[in-house]
Amino acid sequence: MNKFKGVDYFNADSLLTEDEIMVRESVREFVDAEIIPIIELNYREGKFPFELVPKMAEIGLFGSTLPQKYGCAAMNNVAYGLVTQELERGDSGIRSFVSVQSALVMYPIYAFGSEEQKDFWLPKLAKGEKIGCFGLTEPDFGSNPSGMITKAEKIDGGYLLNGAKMWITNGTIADVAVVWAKFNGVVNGFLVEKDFKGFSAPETKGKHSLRASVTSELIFDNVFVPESNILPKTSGLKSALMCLNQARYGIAWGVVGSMMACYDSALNYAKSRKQFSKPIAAYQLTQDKLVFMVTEITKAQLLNIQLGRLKDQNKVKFTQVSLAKRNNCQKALEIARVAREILGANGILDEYPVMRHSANLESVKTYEGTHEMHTLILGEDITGFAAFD
Ligand code: TGC
Ligand code: FAD
Repeated sequence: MNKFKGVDYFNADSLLTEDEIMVRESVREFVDAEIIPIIELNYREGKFPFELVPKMAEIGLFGSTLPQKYGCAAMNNVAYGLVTQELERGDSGIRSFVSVQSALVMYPIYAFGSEEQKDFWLPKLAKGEKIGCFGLTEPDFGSNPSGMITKAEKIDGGYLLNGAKMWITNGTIADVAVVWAKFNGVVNGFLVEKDFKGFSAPETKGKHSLRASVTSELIFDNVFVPESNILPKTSGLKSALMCLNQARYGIAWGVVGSMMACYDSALNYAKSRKQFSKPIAAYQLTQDKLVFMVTEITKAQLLNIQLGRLKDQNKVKFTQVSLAKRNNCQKALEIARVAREILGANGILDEYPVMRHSANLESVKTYEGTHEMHTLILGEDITGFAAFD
């Protein structure tokens, strides 16, 4: 197989610093050496490759934008985006693991936790010694988390938690769950540890998408959560939504990795596959498809770099994150489907990565706010009218 050389039609690398390029190259090598060779088998068997966790920790991929005093890499947001891009070129499930650990577990502990919680959890999560998950979605409340019914009641020394969460990445393998529940009608964050009595996290089976990622239910049956495990600095649902911005940002970059993998596979195939008198790359209809792909990759790359620069300057609006997540997921899915067309029947085989990316992207387009939710978020921003209800 040809070594992946990147896709950079507009010299977007000239917009990156040497350090950012170095981070990308090292994660690219990691993906080529550690993920690509094993991922198809894990996907086929529906297994998360656990052995990658210490290796990813070793190269600083968990909580990588957080301060060094917690054992994190303190990289900027553009470098972090390049990390998720390269990981998702390997597989969306691996990028999901890193997104959840970093953006949805370490970030809320860092932003809303007590000093004791930060000192205890962040170094362990950075080293991959502990794994986390994030429970917001419920069986009956997905796009509209404000309706959640999981609730906490105050009792002596802490809280009693009752309810259920669904579709939770890493749930079954997590040591700690960041759980969002209503206390006196207001959404609060709680750290639920895996051995708390009354807490269980059965795995969701039968997925056709993200098969190399663990997805679970979280069940809380009178779970006692000590006072020391409430995240003290949360302020309602908005705090949970702030975590989503971090994860949506990583997804906007990540899916460019899927786009690149599909484009690269389709381009190589089209140049070598002959039908009638020529390679299929020599036919105008195939060229139209390849040009569509490289155009959308280029647009997404430039969008992401500007989004990252705004984020690094603390100037990014959550609606801008929505625009990037919405656009890039949609275009990634379109690219994966067009790549599959170019590969013909071979496109359905796991000898090539495109069908796996295509199936993964169905989830990626849905989680962290569906395409429609981001349309409504943007619609409200530009018109002033909320159209959710
Ligand atoms: P709404 O009244 O619109 O907002 C409440 C307050 O929050 C503010 N806000 C945000 N702030 C920061 N970041 C955001 N993204 C924000 N979105 C809204 C808003 O301005 C308001 O502030 P204030 O000061 O005026 O009070 O709240 P709502 O209940 O009507 O909800 C709106 C809606 C639909 C946008 C929101 O609920 C939503 O985003 N729904 C989508 C749900 C979602 O994305 N779930 C993701 C679950 S986690 C997941 O999928 C992980 S996948 C992990 C993996 O990678 O494997
Ligand atoms: P619904 O909200 O029921 O929506 C169904 C359809 O209706 C969608 O097309 C939606 O866009 C549309 N719709 C809803 N409301 C409107 C409206 N007002 N106007 C127009 N259309 C509308 N959640 C977590 O909390 N933590 C996780 O770690 C996590 N990981 C996930 C991993 C996977 C593999 C998947 C698939 C999901 C994960 N999720 C997680 C859940 C994810 O965030 C939700 O699936 C998502 O928010 C959508 O919720 P829903 O599936 O309940 O769909």
